[in-house]
Amino acid sequence: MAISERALAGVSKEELSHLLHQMVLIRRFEEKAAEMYARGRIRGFLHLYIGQEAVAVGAISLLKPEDYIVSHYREHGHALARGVEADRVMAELFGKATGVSKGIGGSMHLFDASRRFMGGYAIVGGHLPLACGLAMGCQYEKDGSIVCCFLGDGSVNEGAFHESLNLAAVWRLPVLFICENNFYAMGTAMRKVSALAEIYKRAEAYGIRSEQVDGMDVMAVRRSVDEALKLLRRGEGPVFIEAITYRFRGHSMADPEFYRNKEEVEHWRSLDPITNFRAALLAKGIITEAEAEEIANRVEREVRQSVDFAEQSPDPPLESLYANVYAGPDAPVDGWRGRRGRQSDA
Ligand SMILES: Cc1ncc(C[n+]2csc(CCOP(=O)(O)OP(=O)(O)O)c2C)c(N)n1
Repeated sequence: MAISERALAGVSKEELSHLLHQMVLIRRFEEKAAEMYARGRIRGFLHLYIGQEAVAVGAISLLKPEDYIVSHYREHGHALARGVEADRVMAELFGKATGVSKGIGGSMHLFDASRRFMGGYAIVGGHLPLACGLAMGCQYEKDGSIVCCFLGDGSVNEGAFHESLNLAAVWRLPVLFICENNFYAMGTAMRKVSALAEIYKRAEAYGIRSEQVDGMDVMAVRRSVDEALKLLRRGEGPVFIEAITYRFRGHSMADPEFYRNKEEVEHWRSLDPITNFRAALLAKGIITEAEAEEIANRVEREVRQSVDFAEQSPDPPLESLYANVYAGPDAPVDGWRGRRGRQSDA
């Protein structure tokens, strides 16, 4: 879909270049991660975000440093868009001690409290109540911060989804729910398991302001998130955005993809959020071919360096095997000092 002149108006060249850079970074990072998985350097699970870059970048580019992000298990893109260093994300995928979760979380559990990136969570829908809890904290502190919670379409038939939306609405919690509707939960098509496939309408049923947006268009996502943030920061309660998007790859690296055909995938590939955004910036003379090339080269270096960093990093020490299994009252989280500058257990 073409990105309109109007959508680009009023946004600086630096910002637009930054959006392109972030999307290209996520894409190349993920392609490299797939390669490293195939070479046996990354083990366990790996769920790629390729195709959905416009959602993470569009939304997160508008958040303030004091806002929180809670994500699901397909969260590499969200972490990178938040500015978590590619080195530390790649090291985490490699299971190295220098990883963002010290190599003991892995792909689905990226966590960086210093950036208020409060985790990827593997339990589908399980992170929604956590987002509500964080939002209660924001509301209590009255510091204007909000929580941005990403979820997949697979979570909307979970009980936690309904409990969370209901509570968020009743307590007018400052949560921005962004549902990335890519039509499939593993191999299950949304339309086959949902009586009401238009997800945003479910949020509406809880009295939450909601809308559907083209998740393949970074500027459309930004416009919608911008409006949502104004409401949230005024304390007008939760907002729900359903971003229509598509994952170009399988659910995980182990997915034979029997549930969808080539034509469908090809159709969505023609809507590639990066190709189209790059083309729009070039066509409107906002960036030159040389500048686009420079972004691609810079990303290439960043991603190559992240692999070198991960390769050269040590494994977590054997003694750390049982660390963090049980958290006592005096188990502070590194980098997290609570909202009033004290340890979180105080
Ligand atoms: C409570 C729960 N049930 C089942 C699973 C197994 N599972 C892992 S991913 C997934 C699909 C989730 O799909 P969706 O939320 O749409 O995210 P997407 O893969 O589309 O990004 C399922 C069912 C799980 N992790 N947690």
